[in-house]
Amino acid sequence: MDDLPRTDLRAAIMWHLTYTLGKDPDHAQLFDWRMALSHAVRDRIVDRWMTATRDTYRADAKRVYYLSMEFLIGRLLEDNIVNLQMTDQARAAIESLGLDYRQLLLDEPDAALGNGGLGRLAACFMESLATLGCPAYGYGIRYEHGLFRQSFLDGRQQEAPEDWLQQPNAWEFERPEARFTLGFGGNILTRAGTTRWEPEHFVQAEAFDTPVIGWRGRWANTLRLWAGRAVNPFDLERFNAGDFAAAAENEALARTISRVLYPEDSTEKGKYLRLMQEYFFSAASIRDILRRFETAHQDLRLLPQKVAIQMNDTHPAIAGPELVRLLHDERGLPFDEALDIARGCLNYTNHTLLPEALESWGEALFASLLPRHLQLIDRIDDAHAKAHPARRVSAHGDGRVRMGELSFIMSNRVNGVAALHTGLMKTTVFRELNDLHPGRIVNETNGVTPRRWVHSCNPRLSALITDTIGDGWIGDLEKLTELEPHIDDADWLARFAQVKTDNKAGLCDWVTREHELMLNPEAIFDVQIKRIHEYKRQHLNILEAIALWQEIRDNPGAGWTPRVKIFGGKAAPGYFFAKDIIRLINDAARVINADAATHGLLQIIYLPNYNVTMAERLIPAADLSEQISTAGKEASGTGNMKFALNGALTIGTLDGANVEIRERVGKENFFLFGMTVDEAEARRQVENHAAGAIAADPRLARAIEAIRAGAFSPDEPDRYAGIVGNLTGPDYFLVASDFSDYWRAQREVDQAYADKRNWARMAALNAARSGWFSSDRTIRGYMADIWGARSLTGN
Ligand code: H2P
Repeated sequence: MDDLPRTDLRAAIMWHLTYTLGKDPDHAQLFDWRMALSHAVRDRIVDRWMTATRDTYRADAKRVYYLSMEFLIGRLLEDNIVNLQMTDQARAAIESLGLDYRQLLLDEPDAALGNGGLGRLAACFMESLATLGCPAYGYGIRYEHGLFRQSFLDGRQQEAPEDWLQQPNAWEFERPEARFTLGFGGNILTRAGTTRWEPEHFVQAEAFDTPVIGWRGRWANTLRLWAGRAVNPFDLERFNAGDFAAAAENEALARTISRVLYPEDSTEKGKYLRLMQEYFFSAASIRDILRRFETAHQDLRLLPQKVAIQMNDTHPAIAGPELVRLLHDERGLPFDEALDIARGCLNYTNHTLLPEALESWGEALFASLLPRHLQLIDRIDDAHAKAHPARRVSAHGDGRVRMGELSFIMSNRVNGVAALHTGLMKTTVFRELNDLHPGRIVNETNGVTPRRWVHSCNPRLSALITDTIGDGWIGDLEKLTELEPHIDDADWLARFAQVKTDNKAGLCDWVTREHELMLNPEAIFDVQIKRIHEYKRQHLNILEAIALWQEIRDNPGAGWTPRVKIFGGKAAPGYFFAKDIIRLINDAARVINADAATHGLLQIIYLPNYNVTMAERLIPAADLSEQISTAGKEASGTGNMKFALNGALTIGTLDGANVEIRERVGKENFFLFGMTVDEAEARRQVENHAAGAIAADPRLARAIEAIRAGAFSPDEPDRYAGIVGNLTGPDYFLVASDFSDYWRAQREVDQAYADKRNWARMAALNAARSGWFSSDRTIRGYMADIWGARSLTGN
């Protein structure tokens, strides 16, 4: 066997095809070639990865640990090639083998280990941490099945398991030696003044490591995902007794822990398993963090100097009591000291103010799984009450364990994800705790990685930018402001507009191929892609589309600006209202797309199975970005940033990071509509506010009436009784009350789009002024304000 070729990529691919995949080139399939390329690329990451680890040990640097139930990483091959700056080399090698480079990239499964923005943010953060040379680990769960695969049957969402691990995953390294045994249930024993937990059931967590390489390949960190394994996988006695299924029962149960990702807003069912998952990955991570610390240090009081732990939402909140338990029960530190040390390490990011998303557990369920932790939470509450006797805010009370309060009390810093959201945290959910701990809450406005979300997903735009200002923007996105002077140059602006035209043409081809629908490339491509939720108001968007359709039918010759409305997003399987919204969009699309009277002027398409890969396809081709949540409900949004960076204009409310985007791109380059947070709050107090709004706007009334009368569901006219009842009744999310202003803003969009040159100008200004929304900037903020961590590459 020849040595593995180190420099020649083509030879390395051939080597891996032969010796790693065991395939003769004559019989290799696309999968084999993709795996061979992935291994060849991975080799080039590993050296850098190992030196980064050695550098961190040598510098005894502070490490950042990002604990997250979700890492929505998507595909990795292109990301890695791009960050190693090997694109030309890889393409040439693959083409020299007679293969199609893009097709090969597209063969990789999309790792959907997250629901939406929260998980995608975690993935962007991992990439930025590596880019900035900050020693960091991501810790999460290696779900066998990520978020479900969505398809439509008669317009209804169907869910099938996502099976990204059916094929071997080229990027991960299994670490059978890195295992921790975790307990559940059982009893608490107190002997000679010390308390110990004696769990009843045990499960093992086994580590799988994926290296994450930063831009220009200067640093690599680790994403460590835990898989559930049985302590005694196989019961030979039961097997010999002929009970074959029971013999493997332990193994099946343990593996269940890392089997599926729970969709947000899901049903009550599975709560028990969800809490097990949370403890499973948090406890394994905390033990791993302590183990690593203890290889270099004896004095546990140094922990906060060497370790910063970020809890991504409340899902890892049990990490707090677990760390206290390990320090106090297992290492013997006094309780107060253990508590101080834990609090010195932990931080918490809040991603939503929606009450249903703030986790809380019934005391009985909690005690049955984690009895010792419940006791410790009571002691944490007592210590907090003693320090702040004026007001009692506790994590455990009224029969529930509240993870938001627990996370806050256990954290050194608590952060929101956009300025507006952080402000609201202080005045709503965490008002009392903020009064007790002024300064603990800080803001870190979200960001997105420019490598994936501009440079790779939009190669045409990337080339134009680099051609104009050099390639420094990829590692320093605020350099995009250097584009501004060029925007007044008519030739440059025409090139910028051409990028969008070409991207739209590419999307049209893909839609024709995959979905047999011809889109009008001249139309405004109006895109709303995100989880389906009432607060995100996809139903406001479809109502406007229906009203527009009715209006075009009335006045076909009124010089309408053609529009293509594109939707994408999944509804949590137990969230029936959201599923109805999906079906309504599909039903309306069917009727409207078939109408010859409006053909070419209005088209609606709902693309199934929205995921990271689809976002990469859609965002570069979008003209208009729909960010239309009820004010006060969208914590930040990150899609809004991706669209602006790729030269789409936003139609949006004053919510989340929309506020900051508008401030930066300029209010004249943003289509604002809707009530503010205060106005929305006041509006809810108005009796029959929805009925009032409907009575005042005949367009809205007519659109709702069409839905009610079954215009889009003639076979079942009352199919949307639920939606209609909500819109005309409680309408908590104020769809009816914001409709008229939304309609007005949409017509402004029509007018603006008719002036192609000015539209291109506004779009270019959006791109040029959105550089602040890089996740590199966000991570620098976390490093300085929250973690006290530094870069080891001088970034
Ligand atoms: C959530 C919030 C977003 C936020 C994101 C990341 C939970 O994402 O709702 O407003 O930008 O976290 O902080 P999402 O709705 O996309 O699942």
